[in-house]
This record gives sequence, C-alpha cells and structure tokens, in this order.
Amino acid sequence: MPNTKVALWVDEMAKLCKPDKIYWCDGSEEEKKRLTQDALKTGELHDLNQEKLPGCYLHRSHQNDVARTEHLTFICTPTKDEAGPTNNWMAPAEAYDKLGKIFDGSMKGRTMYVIPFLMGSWGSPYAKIGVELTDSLYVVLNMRILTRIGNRVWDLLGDSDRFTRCLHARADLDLSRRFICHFPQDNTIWSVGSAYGGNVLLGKKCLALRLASYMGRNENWMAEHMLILGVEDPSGKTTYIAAAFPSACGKTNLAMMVPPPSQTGYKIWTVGDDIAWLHIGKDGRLWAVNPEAGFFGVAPGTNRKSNPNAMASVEKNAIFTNVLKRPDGTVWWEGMDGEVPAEGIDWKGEKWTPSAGTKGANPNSRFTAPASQCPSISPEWENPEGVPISAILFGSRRTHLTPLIYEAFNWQHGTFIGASMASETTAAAQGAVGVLRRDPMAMLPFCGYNMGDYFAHWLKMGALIKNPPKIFCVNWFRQDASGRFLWPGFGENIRVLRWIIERTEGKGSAAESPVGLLPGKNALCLDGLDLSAKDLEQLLDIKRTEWQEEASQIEKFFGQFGDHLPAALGEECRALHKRLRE
Ligand code: SAT
Ligand code: MN
Repeated sequence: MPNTKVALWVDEMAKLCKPDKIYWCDGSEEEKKRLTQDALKTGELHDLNQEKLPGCYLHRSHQNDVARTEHLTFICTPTKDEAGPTNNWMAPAEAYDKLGKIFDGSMKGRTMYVIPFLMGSWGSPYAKIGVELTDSLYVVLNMRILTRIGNRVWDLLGDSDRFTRCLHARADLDLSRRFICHFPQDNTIWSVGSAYGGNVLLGKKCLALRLASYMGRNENWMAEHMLILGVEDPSGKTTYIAAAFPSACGKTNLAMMVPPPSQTGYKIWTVGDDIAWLHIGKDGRLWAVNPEAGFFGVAPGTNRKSNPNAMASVEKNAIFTNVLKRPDGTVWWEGMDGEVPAEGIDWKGEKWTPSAGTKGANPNSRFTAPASQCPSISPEWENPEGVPISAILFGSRRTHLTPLIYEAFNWQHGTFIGASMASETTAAAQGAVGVLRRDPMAMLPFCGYNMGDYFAHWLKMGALIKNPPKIFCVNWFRQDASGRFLWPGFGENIRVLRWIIERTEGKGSAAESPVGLLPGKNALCLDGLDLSAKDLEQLLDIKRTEWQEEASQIEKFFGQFGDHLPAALGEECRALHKRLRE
C-alpha cells in the first residue's frame, strides 16, 4: 500500500494533469498482459509475429521524438552556478511554473499510471525508490523491463518520503513545449512533451544518473555512465571492470562481448550495460551495482557477430522502438544478419523497399529487453553489494589521436583523462552526428550538478578509496589516413582487457609515454590476429604536435569551470604540456 505522502503527491499531480482515471500499477504478470492489450488498442504498441518473437512488440515514436533532446534538458538548482556551465539551467520556480502550465489538463481523457519502481536489486542497501506518474503505456511497459516495479516497492518505502517524484506527460509532443527538468534539491523530475527513451523512462538517465550523481556527491558514492563486466580467465578467476563510453559507442557490445576462439578459456560476464553506482566497500575497494533490470540498447549494427548475446536477449519479451517490421511480422534494422528484406514497414510506419534510399530503422532505434534473458548475464548481477571493481575504463570514439589503450599514472591522472575525454557525437541525442565534443567521463549530458564540482568529487573519492581501481583509456575507433579502422574491435577487445587485468595484478609490461603508460613490446596478446606491425604501431602512436593541440583544447575546455575546476586538474594539464615538450 502506498503511504500517505505518496497518496498526497499523486493527488496533487492528478489535480494538475486532470486525468480521467488513475491506475496504480501492481507489477503483476496479469497486469502486464492487460496493459499490453490496451497498448495494442491505443496504437502505442504494434503486434509482431508471436510465434517467432513471443511476447515482443513494436513501438513507433513520433518522428520529432527519436532521441534525447539535450537542449531541452535542464538542471533546476536554486542558482545557475550549481548547475554549472555544461548544463542548461532554469530556476526551480520558473520551471515549475512553465512546465506546470503545460502539464495543466494534459491528461484529460487519458489515464495516469502510477509506477512504483526500484533502481537497484531487491534488498540492496544502495537501491533507490522512485514513483513515476505517466500517461504513456509505452513508459509503463518499458519501466517494467528496465526497473523493478510493483507493490513490493510500497512495502520497502514504508512510511518514508524518500522516493524520487517523477512526473511525465506526453502532452502534444510539440518540440517548443518539451522540457525535461531535474530538481535535485526536491528529489523531483518533471518531463513533458516527449514519449521517447531517456527523456521519459525517468528511472534511467534522469534518476539513476542526473539525480543520483547529485546524491552520490552528498553521500560519498558515484553514479556513472558505465557498463560493468566480469572477465573470467582460464583459471576461473573473474576480474570486474567498469567502463564509461558516450551513448551509442558500444557499451552494450563490450558488456556482452564473446571472446574469439583464439582466446580459449576467457569468458565475459555481463553485470550492466549502461549505468554503475559505485560505493566504497568494507574492504576499501570500489564496488559496483547495476541499478537497472534491463537493457535499452541501440539496434542498428547489432547482429549475431557483433553481439550474439544481445540478439539472444531480444528473442522474447522485448519491446522494439523505431525498427522496421517485415512482412512476416518479425523485425529488422540496418546491420542485422542475413539479407536485407525486399520490403517492409519502416520506422515511420510507411511502406519501405531497399531502393527507397532511406533507412528502414531509425539510426537510434532501440530494443528493451530484460537483463535476465542475456546468456552472458553474471551470476552476481543482482548481488545487493555489487561486484568489486579492479579497473575503470574511459572510452571514446575518436578516429585520430587517442591510442588503442593506455594506462593512467595514478587516480588523479586518471581523473584528468576522464575529465578531458572527447568523442564524436552519435544519433543517441538530437543534433549533428560525428562532431567531436568534450564529454567528461561520458557524463556531459548526465551530470546533475556543476561538472567542476563533479571532477572534485572524483578526486575526493580517490582519496577515500583505500584500494582504488586502476584507470585506463581505450579507443576502438582509430583509423588510418585512408579512413580504415585499424583495430578489429568487438570480441578481439578481450586482448586489450587481458593487458588491463595483468596491469591490475601488478604484471604486464608498460612503456611510459607523455600521455600515459602504453603496453610494452609484445605485452598485448596478438596471437591469431591478422594485424600488421605497422597497424599496431599506428594504433599506439602518440603524435606530439597533435597532442599539444589537444592539451591546449583541454585547457580551454577546463577554463569555463572557473573556480569550480579543481587545481589538481590544471596541474595535470600543465604536466601533460611539459611531458609533451620534453
Ligand atoms: O535514450 S537513452 O538516454 O536512454 C539512451 C542513451 O542515450 O544512452
Ligand atoms: Mn547510455
């Protein structure tokens, strides 16, 4: 039973949104069946071939609503300074007023669904409770997969008011009336005018990253845009790694990687593919939990070769968003195995043929699937305490400059590497694709407070963790002068992970460079890989003049944080300049 604090808040929000009906989700299987039928009736879901894809459905979003809209996403702290220079800011009173007018009456003729949800596993001391109010069945059915929902949450909450108040309404999907606002001080999220992904599944980026990063700062833990995986070696020992990459840069693929046959005895265990909550354990190590219960993965490019575990995860009980529907009622997207279908209904709901010259699936089309269906899911994935992290990876998509792999000299240097990350933009957010932008720790769109203070929090955590993980930078995307990828990537990335693990064990040779520690000669296992000596050299090459330019760009980027930039990061930047000159 929801407590009176919940009931009062729901009542207040209902008075604002004026739904015809309020429906309290109980999380049962019966409810799932019923709401799925309702969504088929309203057109929020389309049926698929239930023999070939049992329990799977298709959703088509509005054409102006296919990715996160970062320019419409706001951090509403009392002062602009608290939100910092990299976030959009709106004063809380102004935001409540502005959005309140859009929410007002927005659910007339509709149902308001009340979703009690938990981020984190049942019984975890780190789990956080949220309640999302929404008029979208798509949201309800996705939240069922991505989070843990149902009456159990009310029992956990008891009579406490420690729950995140999440309000969402689709309203008219007009871009000029779309806002995603976060109120860290009020533990509140208001999202209106969208019905897509990270804009509206409020447990994910909004709670588990933006608000959680703010909570973590106050409570000495970290909420990061990181996958979590375990690497089991031939002796049966498993080492856990957390890795931050910007959206649509291969986190899901890395988290579910299958090592190639040449790497016998190695196995990857998936703990999470997008978000990590990191706490200091009693043993003085950093431990990671995955607050989510499912995956919201990028569909295009996913196939039996690039990610067989993801393909197996979506065979049943999955929701596909903005993919192509084939005549036999199965789904397709660009880069899927097999032949390109001769015809189909594209993501816009229109008849499509390969000669149409358009994409069948939206470049940011997605699958939502329960993590429990993933063949590589770790036996530890729901461990309430999480898994101990030995290495943190920062990865970006850079066709030039950044080597395949290098190691930070220490935590402070690693924080600098994370803070100075840059990556080429992808279709995960609305805007130009392929433009280089600074994306510190892959958190640029997800940090719920001043990013300068966030860097300081990283440094503070480093001092608090007795046995901190080692920090590395990886780049699978480096190209040669002709634009050819130098590294095969996917399963072959295990070779890089092996060196990383050796380093965390005090083994594996390394060679000092101005930017960090590179693998020593023959330190990367390249057996059975068709990689020329010249390609390897290019993969690990540090071009001093380009790096000098990079260091200047980093300095410039850091400049915007003013007094909020920790002095240590300025020092790291100067030290990099100096090493490059030597
Ligand atoms: O749409 S989401 O924000 O959930 C996915 C992503 O951009 O990583
Ligand atoms: Mn993400």
